[in-house]
Amino acid sequence: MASEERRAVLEAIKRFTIETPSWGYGDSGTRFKVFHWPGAARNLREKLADAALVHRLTGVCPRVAIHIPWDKEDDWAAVKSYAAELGVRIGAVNPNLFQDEEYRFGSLCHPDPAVRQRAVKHVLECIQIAREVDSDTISLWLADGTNYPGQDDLRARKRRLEETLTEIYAALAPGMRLLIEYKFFEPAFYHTDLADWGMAYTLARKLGPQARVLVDTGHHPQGTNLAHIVAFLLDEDMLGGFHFNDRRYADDDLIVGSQHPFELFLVFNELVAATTSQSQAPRIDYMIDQSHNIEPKIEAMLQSVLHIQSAYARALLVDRRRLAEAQAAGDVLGAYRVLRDAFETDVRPLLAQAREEMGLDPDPIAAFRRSGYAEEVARSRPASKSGASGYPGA
Ligand code: RM4
Ligand code: MN
Ligand code: MN
Repeated sequence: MASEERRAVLEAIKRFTIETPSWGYGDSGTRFKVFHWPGAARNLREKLADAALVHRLTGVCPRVAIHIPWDKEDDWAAVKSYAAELGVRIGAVNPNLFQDEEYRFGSLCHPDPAVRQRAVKHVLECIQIAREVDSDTISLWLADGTNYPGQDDLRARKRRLEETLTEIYAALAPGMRLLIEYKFFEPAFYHTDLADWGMAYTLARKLGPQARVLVDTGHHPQGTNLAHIVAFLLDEDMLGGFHFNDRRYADDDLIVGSQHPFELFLVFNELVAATTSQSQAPRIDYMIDQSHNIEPKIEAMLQSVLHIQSAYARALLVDRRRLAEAQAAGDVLGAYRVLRDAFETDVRPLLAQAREEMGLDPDPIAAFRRSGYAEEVARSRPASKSGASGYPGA
């Protein structure tokens, strides 16, 4: 690789930031069992402290996404300054529209207008929190759906959603973004009101320029071509962000890139291809959305960041001129090999150099293991309550 090319790749790697989720630092589990991890963060302050450590070690994770009410606090100005002291800030604010008793039949799509209003009010509260912590992003995932054919009128639910989202959109501060996240199943099993990217796209389009689609990499049926969805949304300038994680069967929320590294690379290949060919790159928020059930939380987050950086670095190495030539010549396997060459490149030396230039340890995981932080929090953070045992009847 020519030295200017290497320099450009190094600079791109250093600029590329990833948002980590507060909920990835706390205990979480399946419906069968929540295993306690010794030292797992128990509240927002501890989650911010762990996230700040991930940022110090990687240099590329300055923002932390929050979920309300999981992370609810009384004094948001204090949270904002505490985060700033730690060297991070609050990123996307995610409303929870799935935990109240009232939401049995949905939230923004519920047949009862009073429940819909309750859900709208909660999102407006999140917009207010975002203003107070200086965040410009509301990231909305809906658990709404039905379990049985005929349970509710699907078109009526769609219209209710349009109405409630319009009310929410009108309350966004200028410059604030509403990211709409879809998922094809769970917790509802017959239909989900925002099931796929086309539905999220349609609603975002109708709402206006502050609304964009969020792609959670674990929210598609088996075999869905993620890179194609990403390319399509990029070309329509409707992609607003990602929730990265990996999956094998359902919404497994495993470490991104741990199960399907080639797929992650292909997603980044589309991102790099689209953004380098545009004079003004669109704003895309790269966020992790994982739930670390049996693995150590902080190390899992570090591993995730490293996997994302590898996928991005490899995508930057794709020889786009050779690729275009092979495509134009109908050279099917020649084109495939251009991608394969980049994917098979060992980018660890490149990433290590980028970190050294940023004044960081070239190996963030080794640095973390040496730091003694895990042992220290295991001592200083006793489990707040006996670990939950999962859901009765699971
Ligand atoms: C959903 C979705 C959301 C996440 C919730 C808790 O499956 O991925 O982004 O915040 O779970
Ligand atoms: Mn998600
Ligand atoms: Mn999910």
